[in-house]
Amino acid sequence: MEETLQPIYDAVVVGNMPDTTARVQAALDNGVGTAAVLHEALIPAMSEVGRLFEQGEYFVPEMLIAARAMQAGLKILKPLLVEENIQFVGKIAIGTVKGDLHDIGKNLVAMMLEGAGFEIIDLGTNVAPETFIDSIKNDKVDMVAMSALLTTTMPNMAASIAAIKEAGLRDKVKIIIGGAPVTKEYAANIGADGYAPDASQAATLAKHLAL
Ligand code: B1M
Repeated sequence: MEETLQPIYDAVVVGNMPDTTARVQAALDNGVGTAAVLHEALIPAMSEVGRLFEQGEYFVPEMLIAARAMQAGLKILKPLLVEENIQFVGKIAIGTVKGDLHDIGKNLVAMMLEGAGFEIIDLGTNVAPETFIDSIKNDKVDMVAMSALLTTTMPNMAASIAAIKEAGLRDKVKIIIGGAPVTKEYAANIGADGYAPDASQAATLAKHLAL
């Protein structure tokens, strides 16, 4: 790895936000390209964080601080990426479904998806089926990611998918779902394209579906 990129990678993996910001700026000042910082340091670092989480070496707090460090780096890169028209892996609308106000897991999933190179449209919490539909139409997203933490709001995932189908938009997007009470079987039953049990696996799943 390029010598100015390794410290960025290391800073994200340990969740050091000020260091990540400083190192990203230093790399850019040294003439390292925006795409290299993104694809050779920030994204691989978040993949490593995901691996550590899956192996039980990292827990949610470590993943959150790493994701925040990555986001700080991404904040510096974003205007440059737009200027240089560097392609994101895809665009994902994410939201916690109608009736549900839990957003910590959803935010973590959004950060990991962003870390995996996706552009994220965060629709927030209590997202009505029509809001997902509007985002598919207006934001031209490739994927919809739904979160639910309550057994009572899980049926709103099914309702949202049914509404997307009814609007004739089902073949325009992949749909992934997750959240503590959600299962793989439930995802299959309601016609989602995939389910992930945690934020890290959500990023792996989205990358797989985007290919
Ligand atoms: Co609520 N709450 N809560 N709550 N709350 C739970 C979920 C509950 C299990 C607590 C309990 O009773 N033991 C219970 C649900 C029971 C059930 O339905 N079976 C519950 C309840 C009942 C309620 C209220 C109804 C309480 C009341 O008012 N009587 C109420 C409902 C409000 C509403 O939404 N309409 C309520 C309110 C709240 C607070 C507002 C106080 C707060 C939310 C704050 C916020 O989110 N900003 C809250 C909290 C914090 C919790 C607990 C304690 C923690 C949830 C959390 O953030 N976990 C929770 C108990 C628990 O889970 N132990 C509980 C950490 C987070 C990182 O994990 O969200 O699971 P999680 O996300 C994971 C995975 O699930 C997955 O990845 C994430 C990271 O790895 N994942 C996805 C999530 N979304 C995904 C999407 C994907 C893929 C993976 O693909 C798209």
